[in-house]
Amino acid sequence: MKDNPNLFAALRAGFPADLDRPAIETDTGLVYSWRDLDRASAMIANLLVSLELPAGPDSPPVVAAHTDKSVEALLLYLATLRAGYVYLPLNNAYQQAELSYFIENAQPGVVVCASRHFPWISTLAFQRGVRNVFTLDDDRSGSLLERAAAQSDVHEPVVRRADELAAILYTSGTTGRSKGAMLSHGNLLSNARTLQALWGWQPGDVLIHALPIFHVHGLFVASHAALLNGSTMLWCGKFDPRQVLAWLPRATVFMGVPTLYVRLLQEPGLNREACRRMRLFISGSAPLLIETFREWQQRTGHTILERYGMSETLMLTSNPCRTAEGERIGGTVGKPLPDVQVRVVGEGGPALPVGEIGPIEVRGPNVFRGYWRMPEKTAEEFTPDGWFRTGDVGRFDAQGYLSIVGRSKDLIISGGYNVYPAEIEGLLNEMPGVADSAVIGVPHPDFGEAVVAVLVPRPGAKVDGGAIVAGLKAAIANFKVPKQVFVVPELPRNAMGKVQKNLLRTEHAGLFAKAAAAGG
Ligand code: MCA
Ligand code: AMP
Repeated sequence: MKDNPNLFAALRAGFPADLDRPAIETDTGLVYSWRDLDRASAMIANLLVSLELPAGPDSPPVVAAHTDKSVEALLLYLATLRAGYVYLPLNNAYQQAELSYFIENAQPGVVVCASRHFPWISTLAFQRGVRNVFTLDDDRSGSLLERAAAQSDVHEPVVRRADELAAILYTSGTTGRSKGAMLSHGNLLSNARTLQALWGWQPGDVLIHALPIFHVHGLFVASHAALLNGSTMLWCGKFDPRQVLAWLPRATVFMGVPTLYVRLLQEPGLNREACRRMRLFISGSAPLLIETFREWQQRTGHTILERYGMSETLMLTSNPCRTAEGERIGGTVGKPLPDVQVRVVGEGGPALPVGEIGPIEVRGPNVFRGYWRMPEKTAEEFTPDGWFRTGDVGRFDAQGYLSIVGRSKDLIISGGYNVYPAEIEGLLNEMPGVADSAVIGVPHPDFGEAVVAVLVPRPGAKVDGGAIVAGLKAAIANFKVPKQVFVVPELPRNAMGKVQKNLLRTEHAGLFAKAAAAGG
């Protein structure tokens, strides 16, 4: 197992010698030992292998998971790695339209879903040629575990090369459909090891795991760190600020999107005493407001470490962990990770001098292998000299800290979830009575940004914002649905006919600030 570049082999090597120690404690009172993780992931891996799934033309079989957060869902991920298959995690808020695309595009050999979704997901999957659909619920029930129970609890991780595919993460594009970012065992392991060293993981660390496990932040950054370090995780099935507060005195590390910090600050019990054992608070996935950064310092005595990443590149930059390496500067995302190169470029590609603003590009062992079965899209996103274009815009300061000042991609990040306006506009424009639409993000006190739609009705048509919202809620994940809809006679356009979203953003900038001030 020692020379096997399979990510699972490295994670398994991080388990402590005493396998009976607690690995995960849940908010429902369950305790899983390291031995439990090892045995249960072996049983699920053996089940996956027993299915004799055919490999695809260009990858091992894919296992798609649309499950609620549970330790068993994490075990399914570990089992997939262990079997040498490819894990495809899906946000469990996704509905029919979203899921049918992912299944059609990724062609998984196995789909695992919550039993309440089995009727529609199994129909959809079977129609698209998937032969194995299992259920998995967050109370340890479902056909996946029933079938795995009959399997051996011994399994040698399948040998994989570092450049072989370990996971696919779908990320939306500014135009067209979502693209599956292909991450290799080597991408994931190099990033996990770099962060383990940089963030000073040490014996005795205890992580509060409060994020969903279908994105990079919760599944890779948080879980890999704890597993690789043999650290106990305190596991929230769903983020609950009171539960996190109750656990803080036992914990040393916490990771969250900014919304989690905003919500924790609303808890009167959040103070220095509650954080007395804490070593590190990490924020990412969306910009952390400087007010949140400062308020956190005042209330807890801790300075949040902000870092920056993407599905395609995993983590790129981080503020320093140790004081000797520098200060954590609010409003910046820190310096490039030791093995990652990041540059801010100007027109035509040359790196810009300190202080100048331009697109951010990246190169390194963390950068993905390309988009699943979309070679042209992959080629578009890389420069001729091999740098990946992040779509974010930023500048470096004289100390080498990067600040993200905007995005060249039309993207809204709401509570850490990405929403691509083009997708929502496409759906709105097909709704009865709608002639045109613009979807924008505006400041929101809880979610950072909130989705807002501005619609133009067809001549003579009456458009009801409430009905539009209800229609969208039935079709797509709830977090993408506009929190407010405006109906206007026309959209502001420039001389080229392009919608001037900046004007709409300015017009509606105070929408939720006002609601918050009025207690709404
Ligand atoms: C829930 N709702 C949302 C969001 N979440 N609306 C907009 N944005 C959201 N993020 C909707 C619900 O559907 C519900 O709608 C209403 O808002 C209120 O729900 P609430 O109970 O407050 O929500 P919640 O269940 O508490 O969820 C909020 C949350 C969650 C805990 C902040 O969104 C979350 O876990 N976010 C983290 C996402 C994350 O892990 N991102 C990392 C991506 P209704 O009232 O209509 O029913 S990885 C990444 O970006 C990169 C690589 C990186 O750098 O890490
Ligand atoms: P995703 O495609 O879901 O992986 O989201 C990646 C995007 O999240 C990045 O391209 C950034 O726009 C954004 N992001 C991640 N971390 C940060 C951060 N610390 N500050 C600002 N934006 C961030």
